[in-house]
Amino acid sequence: MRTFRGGLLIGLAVAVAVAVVAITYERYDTKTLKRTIRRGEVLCGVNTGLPGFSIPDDKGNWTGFDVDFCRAVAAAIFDDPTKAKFIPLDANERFKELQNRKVDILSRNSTWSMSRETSYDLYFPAVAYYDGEGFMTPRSRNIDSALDLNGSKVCVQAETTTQLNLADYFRANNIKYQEMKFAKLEEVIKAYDTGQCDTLTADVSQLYALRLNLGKPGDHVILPDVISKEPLAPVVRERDDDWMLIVKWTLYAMINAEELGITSKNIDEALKSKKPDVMRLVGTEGNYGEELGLTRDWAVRIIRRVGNYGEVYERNVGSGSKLGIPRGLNQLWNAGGIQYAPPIR
Ligand SMILES: N[C@@H](CCC(=O)N[C@@H](CS)C(=O)NCC(=O)O)C(=O)O
Repeated sequence: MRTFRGGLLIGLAVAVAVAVVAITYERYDTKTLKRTIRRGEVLCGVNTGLPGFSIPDDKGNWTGFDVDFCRAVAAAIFDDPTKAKFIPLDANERFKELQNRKVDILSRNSTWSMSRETSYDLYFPAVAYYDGEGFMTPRSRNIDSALDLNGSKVCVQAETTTQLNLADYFRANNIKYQEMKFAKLEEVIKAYDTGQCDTLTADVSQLYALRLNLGKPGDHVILPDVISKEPLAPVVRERDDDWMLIVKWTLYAMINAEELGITSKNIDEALKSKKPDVMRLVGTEGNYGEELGLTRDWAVRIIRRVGNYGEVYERNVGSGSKLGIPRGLNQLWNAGGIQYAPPIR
C-alpha cells in the first residue's frame, strides 16, 4: 500500500514537472513561427477602431488595411486568412503587449522610429504605409495653412509620435498653442467634436479615418501641411528572425505582385506565366517559399486570399473606400510613389 502511494506521488510530481516545462516552453519559446503553427492562428495586435485601418462591425468582423495585412500573413502560413485573430491595443499598451507575447505581430498604424526599435527590443520589418502628421480644423475657422494656427487649442493623444512632433513644429515656427492631451482616442475625438479644442492633430491617414466618425464630417478640413515622417510598419520582437522574414516578405510579395500586375482576379493566369519574375513569385520556379519555412505557393496564397498591395490599399483606404485617400507616396516607385520592394530571386 505504502509503495503504491509512493509511486502515485512520484507519478504526480513527474506530471507537474512536465506541465511546468511545457508551459514555460510555450511562453518563452522565441520561435513565433513554431508557436503560431502549433496554435493554428496568428495573434494580431490592431487599433481599437480606426475606419479603413482596423475596425470591427457589430458582429465582430474586422476590416481594414492593417487587418488585411495580418490576414495576408495568416494566408501565407495556413492558406486561410480567417486564421488571424485580432486583439485591439491602444497607443499606450501596444509595444508592451507585443513584448509580453500577447500578440505575434502588431499591425497598427505604428511609426517606425529608432528609439522604438532600440528601447523596446522590437523590429519594424518594412514600411506598409508612408504617412505624415497633419491637422484638422473646423471649416468655419477658415484656416488654410498650419502656420496660421497661432493661439489654437490642439487635441492630441498621449504616447504617440504625434505628441512629440506637435511640440517640435510649434516651437520651431514660434507659434503659440495650447496642447490638450488625452490618454484615450475616444476622449480626443469627443473633445474635438464638442469644441473643447479647435484643432485635431494625428497622422493624415488617421485624420481621414477619424473625420468619418464626427457629427458632421463635411464641416471639417484637413490642412495641406504635413509636418513629419510617419513610416507606418508592422512590428515584431527582435531575435525572432524566421518570423520577421515572413512578415517582411509577406508585404514585399504584395508589393511585387502589384508591380508585376498580378491580382486576386488573375492569379490563375499568373500560374501559367513564363515570365521569370512572375514564375519566382508564384513558385513555379525556385523554392523561395520553402526557404522561408513555408510552401512554394506562399505568395499565391496571399494574392488569391487577400490581394496585392494596390488592391488592399484601394478597397480599404483608397478610391474603393469611404476614406478616399489618394495613393500619394504609397504609389509604387515606378508610378510616382516610393513603395519599392526588393526582388524575389
Ligand atoms: N503613428 C503614430 C500615432 C499612432 C496612434 O496611436 N494614433 C492614435 C490617434 S489616431 C490612435 O490610433 N489611437 C487609437 C487608440 O489608442 O486606441 C505612432 O505610432 O505613435
